Amino acid sequence: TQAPVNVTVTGAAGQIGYALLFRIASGQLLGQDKPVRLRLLEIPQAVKAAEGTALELEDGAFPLLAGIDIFDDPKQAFEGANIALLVGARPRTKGMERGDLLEANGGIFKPQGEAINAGAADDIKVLVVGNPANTNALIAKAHAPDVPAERFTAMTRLDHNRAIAQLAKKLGVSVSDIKKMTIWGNHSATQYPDIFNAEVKGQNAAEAVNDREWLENEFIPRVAKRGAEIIEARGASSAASAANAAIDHIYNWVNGTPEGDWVSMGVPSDGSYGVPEGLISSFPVVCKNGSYEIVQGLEINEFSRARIDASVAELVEERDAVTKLGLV
Ligand code: NAX
Repeated sequence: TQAPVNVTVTGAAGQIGYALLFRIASGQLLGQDKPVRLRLLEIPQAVKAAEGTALELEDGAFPLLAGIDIFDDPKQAFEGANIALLVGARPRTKGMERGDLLEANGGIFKPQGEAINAGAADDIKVLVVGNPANTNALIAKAHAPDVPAERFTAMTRLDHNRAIAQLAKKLGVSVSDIKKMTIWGNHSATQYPDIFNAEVKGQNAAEAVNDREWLENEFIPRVAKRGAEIIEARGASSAASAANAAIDHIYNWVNGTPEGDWVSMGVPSDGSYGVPEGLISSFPVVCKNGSYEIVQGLEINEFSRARIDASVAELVEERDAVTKLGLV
């Protein structure tokens, strides 16, 4: 049998953590042949709640769960980590300016980047879920100079999945009929879900829809603001769907994307599609043998170009703000 894979999860006592940990333990993160050891990181006040979740995980009697350790110190939590899911973050509270938010999160993601640099396994793969996810990933990456930059990714898979679901609903097809969806840019309201390069049963999705009014005034804003719609309906932010997307992101990164399809991931730009190098921006990617590549050569029409540029401009602003704060 294989040695367990060490999976570090931060914010383990939060609502995404609660939905995520059981799916990791059941083998859905990496595959049914891979035992996992959970390393949970929480702030001291939430360690007890994480311990409670650990008791429930024990009660799941998951054959693939090799152990659970709980920490309030990032250095210990990331020791030997093969996969790191950075879920815990400082939410924006009333009256908080964006600069305050970025600074508070710098206080979390800088030490976590340092801890990953110091102690994670050589094959470490990092997914940042905690918002502002792209810029938090940028901060963590900046403090892990010994880790290859491409191992730091941010989650836009929930947006990707939301876009597929909305498009399938519009066309009255199954979600599995839709391929090659792309989210470009920032995981924020400026993100751009692109159906011009997507396919429905092999046909171009934008042509299949053929409804510019729906695209501009329903689809794009609905996907971009779906988080707010969930909060409005549920009285709490997306949790199980976010956990599901985190599972999808890592599963594909580790096990590959299906032939003839791709997924969206926030990854350090190599300059593709005019996105400044080093920014963590969402791109279409194909995963194979445990690594990913940005899909090249897609046609970007004028409509798409303007929207990608707007979201990337926001990422540049966030980067400049954290640079000024000395966080990157
Ligand atoms: P919760 O507030 O339920 O849980 C967050 C947990 O993180 C808490 O238990 C808190 O104690 C812990 N935490 C805070 N600082 C920490 C630190 N320094 N080290 C370790 N743990 C720490 O939030 P939840 O609903 O679980 O959401 C978590 C994050 O995901 C938020 O930042 C949220 O905005 C973000 N999201 C990102 C999404 C994406 O698509 N990228 C979608 C869902 C979600 O909104």
